[in-house]
Amino acid sequence: MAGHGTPSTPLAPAENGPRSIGIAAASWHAQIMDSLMDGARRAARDAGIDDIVEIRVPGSFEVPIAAQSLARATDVVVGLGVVIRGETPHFEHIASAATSGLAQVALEESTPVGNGVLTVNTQEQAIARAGGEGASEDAGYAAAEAAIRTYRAI
Ligand code: DLZ
Repeated sequence: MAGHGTPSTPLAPAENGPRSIGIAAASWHAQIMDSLMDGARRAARDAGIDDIVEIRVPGSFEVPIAAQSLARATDVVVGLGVVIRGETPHFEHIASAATSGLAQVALEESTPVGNGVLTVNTQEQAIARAGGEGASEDAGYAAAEAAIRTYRAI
């Protein structure tokens, strides 16, 4: 399954593609995170990237600092996390810190950074977007694919 809303041409190795990818991943909602990480690794493999560096941090709030560290060592980066509104008292703060932090890292480090931090209302919505069995979207794949395609484009 390709990522939701991604270009129709399947991801494949390319001469001008990145050689390495960093995956910055939160630890909350472990099972859903496993699906997101599987998707990001699958996108890397489809693009012919063997060099995959992973950093695991406690929560989505910490994903941008891990992404920054990876951006200094790898060609592209993807940030992964799951923030569920109903279960997270400071949902808006964590979600916006993760999203704007990843955008900031991309611009400051001149490195494509895919945003695979899911910000959803319920656990069911997160599962549906995380790319596992029966999911309608493959957000980890899509975020990694976006970073890879951006690297090729710029
Ligand atoms: C504290 C917290 C809460 C309540 N919920 C989530 C969540 O749903 N997803 C997530 O990735 N992280 C959560 N966190 C942890 C914060 O991201 C962060 O790790 C802590 O606030 C410590 O800085």
